[in-house]
Amino acid sequence: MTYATTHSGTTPGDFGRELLSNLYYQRGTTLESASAQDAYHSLALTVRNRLVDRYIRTAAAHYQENPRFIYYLSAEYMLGRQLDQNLLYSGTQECAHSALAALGLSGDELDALDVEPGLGNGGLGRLAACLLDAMATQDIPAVGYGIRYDYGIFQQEFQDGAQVEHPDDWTFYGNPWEFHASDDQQKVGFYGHTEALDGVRRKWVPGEIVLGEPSHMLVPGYGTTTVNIIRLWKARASPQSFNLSHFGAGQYGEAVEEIVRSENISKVLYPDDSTELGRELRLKQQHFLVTCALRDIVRRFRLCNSDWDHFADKVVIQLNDTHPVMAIAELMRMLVDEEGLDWDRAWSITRRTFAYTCHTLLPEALETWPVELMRRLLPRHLEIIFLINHLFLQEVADRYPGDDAKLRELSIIAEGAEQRVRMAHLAVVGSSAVNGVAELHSRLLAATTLHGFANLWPGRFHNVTNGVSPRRFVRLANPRLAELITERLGDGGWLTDLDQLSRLEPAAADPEFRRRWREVKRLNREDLAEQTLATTGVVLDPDALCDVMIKRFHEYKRQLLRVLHVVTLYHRIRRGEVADVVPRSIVFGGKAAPGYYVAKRIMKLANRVAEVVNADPAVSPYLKMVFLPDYNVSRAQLIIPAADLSEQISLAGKEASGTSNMKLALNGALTIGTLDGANVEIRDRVGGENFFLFGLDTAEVAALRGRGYRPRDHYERDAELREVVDAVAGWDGELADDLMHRDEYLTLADFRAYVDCQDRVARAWRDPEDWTRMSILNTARSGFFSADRTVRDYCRDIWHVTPVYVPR
Ligand code: 26V
Repeated sequence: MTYATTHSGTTPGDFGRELLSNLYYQRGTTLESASAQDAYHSLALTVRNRLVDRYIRTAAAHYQENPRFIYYLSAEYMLGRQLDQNLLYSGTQECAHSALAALGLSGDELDALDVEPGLGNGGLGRLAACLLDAMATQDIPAVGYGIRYDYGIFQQEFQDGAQVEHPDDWTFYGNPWEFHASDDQQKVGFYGHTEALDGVRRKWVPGEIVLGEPSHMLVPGYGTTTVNIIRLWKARASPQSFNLSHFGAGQYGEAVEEIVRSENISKVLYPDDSTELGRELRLKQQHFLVTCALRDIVRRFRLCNSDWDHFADKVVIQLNDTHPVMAIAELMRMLVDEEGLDWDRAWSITRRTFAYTCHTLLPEALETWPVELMRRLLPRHLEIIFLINHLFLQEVADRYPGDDAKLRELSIIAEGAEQRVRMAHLAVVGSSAVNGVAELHSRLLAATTLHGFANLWPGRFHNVTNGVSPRRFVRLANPRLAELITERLGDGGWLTDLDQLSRLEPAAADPEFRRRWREVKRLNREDLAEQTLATTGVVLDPDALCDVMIKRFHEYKRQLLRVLHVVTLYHRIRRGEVADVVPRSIVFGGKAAPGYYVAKRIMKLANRVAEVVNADPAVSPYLKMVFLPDYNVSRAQLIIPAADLSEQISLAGKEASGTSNMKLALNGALTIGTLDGANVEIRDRVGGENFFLFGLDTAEVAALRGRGYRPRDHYERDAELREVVDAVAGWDGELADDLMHRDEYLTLADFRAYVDCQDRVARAWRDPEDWTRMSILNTARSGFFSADRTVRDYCRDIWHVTPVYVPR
């Protein structure tokens, strides 16, 4: 094996020469005539080159070891910007900085051209990125598979306070981080019919073939040699698809019709989060991803292996929610129809290969597909699913003789006016492990949503509490804090061993350390204030308590409750009741699904309230409110370091885990929250005295619903609430009306507890020394929430893999 070593010089001189060489040979230009894009692309290539050598070594080590691989299948990845990450992970930050200065280039200007690939909606996609980061950092052989959407998550703008969506053409100027591999293309079938072969084997004759073309991006580990990859698939039409005769006849639309139809499959990310649409194109996307990924996995398996009985020893396929669950049927189809394995052997291999992570408890987020749609689009897969279900229901019948209700409850096929395939059921039946994403969530899954399955196969159910990458969400997002921590702990080893943060605990008692900690927060709030002014024109006071709620807009997350509190404060200040009010900056960020009517109304209300608050000179000294448009990973990296208070106020039992709660606590924000998702575990770790708890717990929610919830009673009983709801009625009668008469998410029931708890927050803020102490303790005790720990849990309980160390 030979390695090129010409792209890893360690001096600024080397870096500068390589950059100029890339400018010359890759962009065909010189420093004098280079555009900003030329300079950015050359910089990116220079940095990328420094990871290629490590990637080649990783691939060689993996080839030699023939280890068990983790294949992570996900329809979404929110990778965040690559330039800052790859500079850090390649250890060239300083070298690049000096080299750019010497060449007269502005690092900040070029950094601003680095576009984040927004190939996901929210927490689920970002989790996938954090896990890939941690797997590489832990030297776990892994490949992430996904879709290379032409358009990522829409860009958000506000017009008259209402969300307006713009397309996200993230590769408009090209993507320097990507390697294309058009010779690894795969064929993906759709539609058609099936024909009998022997026994259970059948032949699928697709009516349409689309090509999947892969490209990959590097996923470097931090502080190790390993560089893994994420492989993304783009749909291509075969060259024959262009209709020359139509074109000749001047029918230009018809000439490209087939190309457009094929290539539409990877055109755009569905911007819906947690609501089922059941669109044919979405099912096509899922099947496309799954087919390309599985063929690639089999190709890789065959490089070093030949016996199918070893497949499940070498391959773990982790299903990120139900979106890639068709892989279970597709692997069965490949093994039985194409490879000629008998059904039982194929089923044993399949079941041992897959593991499934569930990310929700909301019934409307559990995907089901109409049987008739699947019959048309994927006729052979439907036959296989029916056979899987038939054999599974026999097992259920043996276990619960005569219990028809049990069969109906567990069946993969939901009966009703229209039959539907329940993807979560298929996932559980076809996997050897199922996990939830926080302790409470996993417990509720086994007790409610997947109760019947947990009884049937208790050993299959696990919890793996989510985690986040400390490299991205502390080191890259908050360099000042990272430096202060490193100063105290000795070196940067804590970034890959986050439990070491506990060694900060004594520093919470050190007045000088607290002063430095406050100084970092204050500078971060200044940065946020500067950006806020530039993007929205709103002036924030960098000394005010920075109170943030950043997440997708969803009724269950209760951004509306947050708004009700802001209106409460507004009224108090207007009345001159300011003795107990502390100056606050209320910061919101988050997108709503374009078709989610209520979420969009709440968003508009938030913007309206912000307008009223910010325009009132009597109120401004105490209260400012800003809704930062287009919340994404980059925006998160700006907001999180500045935050003092983290709003985690979902209705108990609704948020599977949450991950912004972890990012904020790690950066020293105190949480105000309900006992939901991972909040429970955050509170257990940081201590109840360093966490602002309020609200109904899951048992109380159930009891209240059982008694018959009457939101109006709260309105009538609480004068301050009445004033707030009346004010809301003036801005949006429909929302106020719903609060009074339905209030599905028990906003009014939790209002008083929330407002009182916010008063406790204000009192605590008035003692800066004690607040800082609590802030430091939040960071010191949040090491558990590293994605490295999450990956170690998956390795131990589900994947049973061990690291492969790659020599330097
Ligand atoms: C579901 C659906 C349903 C069909 C339409 C499109 C679509 C798109 C995404 C989803 C997934 C929703 C589940 C989800 O995002 N869960 C979030 O996962 C985070 C990581 O585990 C977790 O922290 C959040 O609490 C959870 O809401």
